[in-house]
Amino acid sequence: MKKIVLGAALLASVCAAQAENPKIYIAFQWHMHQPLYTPGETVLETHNSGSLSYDLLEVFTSRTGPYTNWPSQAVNKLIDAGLPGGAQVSFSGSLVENLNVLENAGKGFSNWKSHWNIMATKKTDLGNPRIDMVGFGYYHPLMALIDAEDAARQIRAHRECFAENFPGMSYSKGIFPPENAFEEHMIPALTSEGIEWAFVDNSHFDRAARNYPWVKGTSIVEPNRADVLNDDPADWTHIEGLYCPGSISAGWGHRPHWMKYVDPATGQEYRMIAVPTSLVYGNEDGRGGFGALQYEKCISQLEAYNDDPDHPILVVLHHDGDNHGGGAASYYGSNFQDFVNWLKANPSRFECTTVQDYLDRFPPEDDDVIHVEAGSWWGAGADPEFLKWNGDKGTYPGASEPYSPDHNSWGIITAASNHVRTASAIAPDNASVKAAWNDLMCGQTSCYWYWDGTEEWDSKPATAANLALAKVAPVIASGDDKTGPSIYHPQREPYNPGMTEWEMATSSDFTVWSYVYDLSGLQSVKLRYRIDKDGVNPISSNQNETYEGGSEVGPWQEIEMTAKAIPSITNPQPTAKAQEYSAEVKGLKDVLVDYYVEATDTKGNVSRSMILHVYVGDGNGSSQGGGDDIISQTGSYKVTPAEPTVNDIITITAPNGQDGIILHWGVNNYEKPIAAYLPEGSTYFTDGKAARTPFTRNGEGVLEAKIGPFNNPEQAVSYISFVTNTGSSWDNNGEKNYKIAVKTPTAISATESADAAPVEYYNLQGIRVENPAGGIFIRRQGASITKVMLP
Ligand SMILES: [Ca+2]
Ligand SMILES: [Ca+2]
Ligand SMILES: [Ca+2]
Repeated sequence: MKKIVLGAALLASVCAAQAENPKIYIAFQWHMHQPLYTPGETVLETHNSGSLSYDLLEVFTSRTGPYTNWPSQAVNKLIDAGLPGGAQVSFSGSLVENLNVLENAGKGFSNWKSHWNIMATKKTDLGNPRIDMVGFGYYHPLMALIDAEDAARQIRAHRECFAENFPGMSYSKGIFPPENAFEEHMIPALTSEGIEWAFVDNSHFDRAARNYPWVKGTSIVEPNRADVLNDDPADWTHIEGLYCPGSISAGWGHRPHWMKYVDPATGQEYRMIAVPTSLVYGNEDGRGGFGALQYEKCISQLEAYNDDPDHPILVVLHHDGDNHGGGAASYYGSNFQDFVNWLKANPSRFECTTVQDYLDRFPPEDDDVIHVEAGSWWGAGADPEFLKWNGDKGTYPGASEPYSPDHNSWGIITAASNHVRTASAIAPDNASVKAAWNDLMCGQTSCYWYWDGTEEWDSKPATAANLALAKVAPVIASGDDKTGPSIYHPQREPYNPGMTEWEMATSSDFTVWSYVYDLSGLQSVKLRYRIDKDGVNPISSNQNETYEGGSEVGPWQEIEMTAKAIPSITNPQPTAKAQEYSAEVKGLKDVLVDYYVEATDTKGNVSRSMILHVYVGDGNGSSQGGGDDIISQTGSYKVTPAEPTVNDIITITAPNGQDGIILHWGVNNYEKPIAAYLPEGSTYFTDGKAARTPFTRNGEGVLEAKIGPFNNPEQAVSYISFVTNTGSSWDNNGEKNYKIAVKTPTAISATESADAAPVEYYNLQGIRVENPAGGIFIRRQGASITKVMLP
């Protein structure tokens, strides 16, 4: 009797526990890719040409495991253990093409496809593949920055490649967009190709939610308020035991939700599911899997938020599957075995799943529609401007004016796209037109933007575009131009007008720019914008999303955009390049603005860009990110005025200072101040950079130093860096230095203001490196991303 009572009580408590705490589901997304290293050449032709500084074959053969049997070996460990689950793998079309060339030439990769084809026959209990080779763009394009038609064609080409190379494998319902770069305007192109769900880095869930606790340490600029459309999930949590600056949404940010895009011309809604890839967990798993990421310690921190049995937490670990820790033998081998053993030991708490199994069991509710911010994964910056592929202009070797190789490549692709599209409208089935589409798509390979400054990567879009243009020229000559101009994804500067970027105030006047091109010439290019009436763009209403609008928005106003030709410094020179068009919107404050670009060619064909949204702040540096505390007090020093401009004399007082204290300072990041900025009684330090200004006691006996004003056109100043020293004692703010933002009446460029942001290094695979040395690294400071060679 006693036994039965105990048993019943135990059973009841187990059931109650299960009802309260569903399992946490864990999924993997391993990304495999190699580009065509030279457009128009096979990998062997490029290898044999000797044009590269490294051994191209070695790039492939050193990754034989990930490209052949390691992923299947890992998933078979789950199967052998009697566990559910599997993995998602993205495999670019250009990688398939490269491996086939090597296989056929006897350079390794013999029978490489067999491992994937065998896995295609292994199914979960729900009948889904154990390894879901997800949808992708054939050449690895940054889909957010190319035309929707081009994105759809890239997926189609990938699907055709898979049908040919992996017969019997049904094409996935999911997609891993290259670089995990996503923007909602991609949705119609994806759904048109049968894609039902997309991986979206969950930083772009979090950043689009109210009360997101932005911190500078995430190295992503403050979100624009126009994107903050989701309710506060109220589950912001700092994760211990991995790299997690600030806090993330523990529950909401780890559940799939619907997202939508509204066709601006027709008002038609397109929906698909956003499957969150996990910013902090995925980044950590990419270092080597189980052990590198402390699964038990780190993932268990989400258990308290796993309170919805119909929508349990899903942690998707997304990273390269062929580079560094995430591509190592130990990742797929011993570490994955440790993961399997851990699952076996904790069957009621954690379960590996495929994404399709998860969605079949736990679909999001129909009315659970969220907005996701634009952006990629963390290793490539994750910023909503895609700056890794859209880098700001700067000084560049060989360019006579501010130049961006990224912008230049988009100018070339925009023009090529117009030529190919025009020819395609004239003769869609023409063999030369089809071949030109292939060249254009190859030219959109995002690696050609990623690897700035080495191996002539910056010239590869021009190489591919020229091949395409040559092929379509006879077709274009044979017919009428009935195709509208091509418009590159409109951009703006500053990104957060009238708010803050990296905690520094920006101008509320902003410039919209794009590359616009038509082979028949352009009659007009206009920026059209309108003001929202209450400053809010509800997810439930589509008036902000359509050209037609409605009572919630004001009438369109328009500004003629100004053209500027920027010479390309590529080798080869492009046959055609779009001009940069820009227009400045001035005088707006505290408003939500919708805008788009409309262009008309000389034949009367009209094109309109997508509609974008920006919240323009009041110009006082306010933002949801805070930043009001940066000026008046820094360390133990007080700064007056609290928010100095370049026209002010800045007084720094040291209430705790000792006699003899010296202000050791430079402009911006310790540039040497010009002589005009050197106060009386100051000297230059022996390093030729810093200035030294003694503190003196003022009338109240407080030690103070005065510098400025900093309005000499010879040297622009956006902030002051300083430390102090008294005798042999230094105060350098724990090696971070102190900084004083100095505002200018006009816009502060993102590049300049980003100088105050922390510097981080990543390897060329985009994985963060704490102590970089001995090679080429990506240096990221705020929005500025450069490649550096370190000793
Ligand atoms: Ca045209
Ligand atoms: Ca509104
Ligand atoms: Ca809306």
